[in-house]
Amino acid sequence: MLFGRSKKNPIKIADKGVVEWQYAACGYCSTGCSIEVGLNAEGKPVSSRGVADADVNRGKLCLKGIVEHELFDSAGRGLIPKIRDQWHQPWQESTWDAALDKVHDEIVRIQEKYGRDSFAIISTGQMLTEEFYTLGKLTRGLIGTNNYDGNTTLCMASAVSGYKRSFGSDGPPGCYEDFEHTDCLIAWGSNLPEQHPIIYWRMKEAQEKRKFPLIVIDPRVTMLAQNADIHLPVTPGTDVVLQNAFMHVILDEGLEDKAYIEANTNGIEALREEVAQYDPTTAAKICGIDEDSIRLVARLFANAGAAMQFWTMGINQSTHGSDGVVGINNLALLTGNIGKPGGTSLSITGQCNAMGTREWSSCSGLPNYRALENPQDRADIAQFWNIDPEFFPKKRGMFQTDIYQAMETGQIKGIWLIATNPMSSLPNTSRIRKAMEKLEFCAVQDCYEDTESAQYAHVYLPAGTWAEKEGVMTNTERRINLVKPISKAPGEAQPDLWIFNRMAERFNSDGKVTFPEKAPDIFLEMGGLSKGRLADISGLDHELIEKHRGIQWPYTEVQRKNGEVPPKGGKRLYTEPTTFRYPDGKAKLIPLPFIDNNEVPDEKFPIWLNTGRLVEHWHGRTKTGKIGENNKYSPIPFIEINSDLAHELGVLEGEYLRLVSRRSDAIVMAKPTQRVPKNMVFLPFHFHDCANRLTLGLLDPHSRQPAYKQSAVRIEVIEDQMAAAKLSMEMRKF
Ligand SMILES: Nc1nc2c(c(=O)[nH]1)N[C@H]1C(S)=C(S)[C@@H](COP(=O)(O)OP(=O)(O)OC[C@H]3O[C@@H](n4cnc5c(=O)[nH]c(N)nc54)[C@H](O)[C@@H]3O)O[C@H]1N2
Ligand SMILES: Nc1nc2c(c(=O)[nH]1)N[C@H]1C(S)=C(S)[C@@H](COP(=O)(O)OP(=O)(O)OC[C@H]3O[C@@H](n4cnc5c(=O)[nH]c(N)nc54)[C@H](O)[C@@H]3O)O[C@H]1N2
Ligand code: SF4
Ligand SMILES: [Mo]
Repeated sequence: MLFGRSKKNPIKIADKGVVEWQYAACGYCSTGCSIEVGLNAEGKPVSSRGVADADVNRGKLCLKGIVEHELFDSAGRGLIPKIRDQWHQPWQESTWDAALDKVHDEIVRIQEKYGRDSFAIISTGQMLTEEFYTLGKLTRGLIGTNNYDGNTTLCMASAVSGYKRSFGSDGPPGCYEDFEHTDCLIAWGSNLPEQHPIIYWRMKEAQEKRKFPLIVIDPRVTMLAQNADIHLPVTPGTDVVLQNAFMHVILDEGLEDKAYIEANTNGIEALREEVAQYDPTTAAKICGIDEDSIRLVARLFANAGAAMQFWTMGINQSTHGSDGVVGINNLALLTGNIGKPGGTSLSITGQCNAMGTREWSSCSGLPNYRALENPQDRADIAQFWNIDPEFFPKKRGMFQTDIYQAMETGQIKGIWLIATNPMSSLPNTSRIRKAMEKLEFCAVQDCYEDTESAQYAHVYLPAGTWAEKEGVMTNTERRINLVKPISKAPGEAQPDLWIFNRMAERFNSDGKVTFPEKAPDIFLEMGGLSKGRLADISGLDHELIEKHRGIQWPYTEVQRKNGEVPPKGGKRLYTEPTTFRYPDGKAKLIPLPFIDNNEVPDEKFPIWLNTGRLVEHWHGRTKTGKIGENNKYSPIPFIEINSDLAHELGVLEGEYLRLVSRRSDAIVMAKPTQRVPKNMVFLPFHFHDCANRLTLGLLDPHSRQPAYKQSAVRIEVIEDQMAAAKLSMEMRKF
């Protein structure tokens, strides 16, 4: 007997005529998958596949990576530099020389008129590391503005700040292999299956083999929560209270690792005093998790042989983001779960090269985790770059979020935006719009010319993207992987590195600072600067990285000389006692008092607005909005709304409704589901002029990261559905 399709119409994979496969690391998320792009006989990229012998993805790709080759000739790519005198005038096509001269002249004019720091530069987590390093050298070494930051302030700033406070340095200490050794896993505010699908697959595979308990802490029933053994739907913004309650139970019941604490940490007494106030009964009333569950999870975690935690934006994007990270680190330190297989505190990063920018962009300091505040670091880099050390500021400048406030007050007069689209990604869009309108000059350097931010530009610089360029990226587990040019940037667009080097020529007229032209040479220069530091990459070069499909840092010159074979690299940090980066080698246990300063639902705005992501889309959809295989799943702004609430409002699936916050309003389509509680809606932030019209985005005091996930809204039912549909269509223009 025949079943299924074995006889009739067997599934055939279309032969795309691939004659050659070329290597690259994926340019979307920070998982760091290795891809091969297939070229046909005409040299056109026609297919993508996962690389089987790459340790990260082992042949797999998610639904963005598998169609990534379609980016090369997607709609809206910038083909030619453009110029205009006022942002609201029509664009004039230009030449590279004229466009770059204009950016240079405007930077100089503004700096001369208003001071060096009145011109801001905003970078990204989506370029290649050699590009970050070159932009850092140009900005810190020649242009000299201190108001230079990245979109990572919207993303990883809380993790960076929390790691620094706990361990004395940034740098995630764990790796994906830890899933294979852990006995208990807590996931804080992360939707891993959708946002890092291949890390999820690694986790799931390990879990199926060894059956360790998975605890998910997220107010929403995400795909990860559906797969959890225990799901704790925490009240938004109160994770720190839950952490304090876990620590209360651990210390109260003597479950802590006393020997580890004694040898490796400072601050246990102050922490003990603070968490004494957070008994589970009291804490339950604030964080919404019942006291029995608090005790159960605290005991499970503390009694596990090796216990691991990871987190993403549910923790970082909060007014307690940095504290939430410190809380996770406190829990790990109290139980001796740092630097051992399966015992770690792992920040899952966001953008493909969010780590590379932290390590090398000089945004918050100087290369390779060096600080502007440290005179020796300033002197070392000044000597290496051949500049006067006095040219460097003595402390870091504004964060991206503060730069926008300084645009409002007139302190910042000009801006150069590189591979980031703040008009779509910053909170409270109408405030951002006003700030952009006030600028005397704005340059946008993006691979697409149809971005929301380009509306406000005076110069548009068309850039190459992803595998139109050459260089490295660092993933969540500190693995450096290589991107190689597979396709040429379209039209006259040029790789970002080329653009920085041409701009550097204009600021470096006496030629005293050197700017190597080629990414492999820049990488070797960086290797020289990394010797003896935490992120030591002096044993690496592009060739070795490609050969091993990515290698974790640190990998030193000495390791290479000794014949230590990669991809061993550095799987974990802080594996030896007292190797934390504070002078005495000890980590800090830090008390975390909780003050609830969030916008919370009230009578006028009774619903939590939770914003985040979908598997098929990438941020402002400049890329995935143009690729049918990604866009088709959700081309329209929608909310997840609790089915009972939708029923009470008389709203059916697919109907439009209006969300109103204290800032503005937005039209969205209803998708009733039990994924969200009755007092919350979830709105993906991918759609043009939508989620961030509504968000407040209060800033974390340490990291200046916005609380994107805690705002209050009300829902208005719309009678005229046709008019709403038209408005929604208008919004889809982007
Ligand atoms: N497909 C796709 N993948 C991506 C991206 C993308 O745009 N698309 N972007 C990349 C980037 S840059 C990033 S930063 C990551 C983000 O990856 P994630 O952080 O996993 O994604 P988000 O959807 O932003 O938020 C995760 C979860 O936080 C929860 N949350 C909200 N409030 C709270 C809270 O108060 N406490 C807790 N514990 N949880 C809360 C939300 O309900 C949500 O499920 O994804 C990366 N991967
Ligand atoms: N409401 C809400 N808002 C959020 C978030 C949220 O969860 N909720 N998450 C925040 C987070 S975590 C992040 S990371 C930010 C992301 O915020 P953005 O950085 O503004 O988001 P993207 O849309 O990825 O913008 C990147 C831009 O760079 C361009 N680009 C891509 N590759 C290249 C390249 O190689 N060279 C050049 N020159 N350009 C390139 C793209 O076309 C795009 O316009 O959004 C933040 N905003
Ligand atoms: S999981 Fe991330 S790195 Fe891997 S293919 Fe998907 S988007 Fe790319
Ligand atoms: Mo991010």
